Amino acid sequence: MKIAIVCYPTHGGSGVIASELALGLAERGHEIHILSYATPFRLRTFSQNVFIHEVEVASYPLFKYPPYALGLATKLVDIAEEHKLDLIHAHYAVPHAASAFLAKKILRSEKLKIITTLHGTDITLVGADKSFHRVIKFSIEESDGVTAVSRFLQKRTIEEFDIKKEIRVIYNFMDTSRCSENLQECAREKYAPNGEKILMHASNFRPVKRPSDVVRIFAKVQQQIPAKLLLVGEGPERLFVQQLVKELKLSEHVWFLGEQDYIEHLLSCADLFLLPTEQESFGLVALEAHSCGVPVVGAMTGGLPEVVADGETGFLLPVGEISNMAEKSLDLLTNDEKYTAFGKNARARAVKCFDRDLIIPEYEAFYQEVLND
Ligand code: GMT
Repeated sequence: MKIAIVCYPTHGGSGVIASELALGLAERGHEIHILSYATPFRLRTFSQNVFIHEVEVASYPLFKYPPYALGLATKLVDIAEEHKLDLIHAHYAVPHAASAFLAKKILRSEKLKIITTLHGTDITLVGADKSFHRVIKFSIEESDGVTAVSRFLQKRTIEEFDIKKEIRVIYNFMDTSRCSENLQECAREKYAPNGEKILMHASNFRPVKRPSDVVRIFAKVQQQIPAKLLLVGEGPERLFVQQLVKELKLSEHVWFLGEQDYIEHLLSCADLFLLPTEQESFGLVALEAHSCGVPVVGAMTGGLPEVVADGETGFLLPVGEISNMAEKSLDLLTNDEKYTAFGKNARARAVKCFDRDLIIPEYEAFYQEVLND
């Protein structure tokens, strides 16, 4: 198949999934065209069958806001015509699905199909904003196929937008072999020189991720056992979190590592992953942690319970229950037998339910279904 994948290039999960899907499909012989405003970070090295098209938007003094959605639609028209595309796969509804619809209309093509994958904040945060609501509903209804990354997101989309058409759940995935093969060992002694336990959190440090809860949970754990915290990622809350770390006198125990392209290397030295997020349609980082055998303590929210099996691969508690999250973290970190069992369960769950070799064929089959329709 000849497929255009439209995505964001940043470190968020939707860009990672779109890039990994592109690589997986390309390995299976499909021709993949990536459209994004910059090269997605996982696609910076050459890969056979993957072609990158950066979308540029002309600037003009009249434009207060550069019309990216139109630039993207125009580029899609050009690429679809030149490469005789079979389908456009838009990751994240805003504005990608709307631009894909416009491109299809400009081409007046019934043959070119559009698939939209909903990732989470496009529905729960951006989608809930009244200014986008009608466009998102329309883009979903006009797509030839729609997928959501969890059952939670499927249900939430149907309710929020009153959608009557099928939304197929295709879970997020990862290459679980990356945690076991050729993994450059993380220098554990660098972060925890005296054998302290290592807790980790990775996110875009937006308020929805509640990164200050991470620090408060860690503070309680650290009062009971020697421990260090690794914080991965960048975002608007980072300065506030740094301030909190100082106020709680934790500076010598917390490492800020910034954005990382692959966190598997760091996960290999983590004992526990914290994800006390307010909203999470799936929680790709939780899957990455599980894939490396790391249990997760986090919030019982959104699609996270579909990834983390509560009481088997980690513990999920109501949003904001910092003390209980700290207690469950301590329970795992101080009980070797339980910890080992949870770690094994986590790895087994990632391999059995979310490996790329299971999920990418689901996308391929869905594409074929839509093309045959
Ligand atoms: O968390 C974000 O705001 C980024 C967003 C994205 O576009 O990457 O993440 C969403 O999509 C990921 C990939 O499908 C999911 O793993 C995240 O759970 C989801 N984030 C939220 O629902 C908050």
